[in-house]
Amino acid sequence: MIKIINYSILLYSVCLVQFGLTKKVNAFTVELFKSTTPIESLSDADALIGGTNLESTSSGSYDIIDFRDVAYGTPWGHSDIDNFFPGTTGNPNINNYAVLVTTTIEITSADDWTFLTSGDDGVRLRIDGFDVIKDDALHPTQDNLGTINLAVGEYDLELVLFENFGVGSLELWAAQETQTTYNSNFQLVGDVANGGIAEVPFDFSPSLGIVLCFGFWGLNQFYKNSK
Ligand SMILES: [Ca+2]
Ligand SMILES: [Ca+2]
Ligand SMILES: [Ca+2]
Repeated sequence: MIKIINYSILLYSVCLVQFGLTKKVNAFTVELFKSTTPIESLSDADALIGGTNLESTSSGSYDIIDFRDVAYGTPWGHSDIDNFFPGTTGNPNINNYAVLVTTTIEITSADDWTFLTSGDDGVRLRIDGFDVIKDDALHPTQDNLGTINLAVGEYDLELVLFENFGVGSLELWAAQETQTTYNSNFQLVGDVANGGIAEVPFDFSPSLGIVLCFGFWGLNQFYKNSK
């Protein structure tokens, strides 16, 4: 009997964690598209992502955006986490590729929000289809800032990077109110522990999770009572 009760509690706890508490982790989908031809602009990147001259793809899930494609010279940008892009390790220094980052962000304070990208080479940040940042140039790692007024709610976020040659790097930050340069107000988007904006990875609502959990619990009670 004790064994069955413990099993019920364990099942219920696992169920709640599965459907409720894991709602905001590893929510960025990051896809790398390697090209067979030079990539020098956002239009090249969009065509590549659409399948033109595509050599290979790789992807992964990440809780923050802080990447580079070389093993030397860290930090690139403002944070030294400096993950390698998905599918790459060591000192890959791959060239002529595009990176597509997608997620849904959750805004809990209505305000002007300034997003900051650190990129090598160009980048484009779209929120609900609006270009907040558009940098269509070849250059070393550089900051771009864009401010947008957001109400409380969830927004689709899309970030595109293209890399021609040399160092490739990418970071995504945000801060409340209008900011004109990188400063300590910025947090990596997704760095919830330090006050960063949260991503929303799953459509499971806590209420649906609770219904499912009590469903499992009820079935277990039925099984127990029928013995
Ligand atoms: Ca970095
Ligand atoms: Ca490179
Ligand atoms: Ca470069």
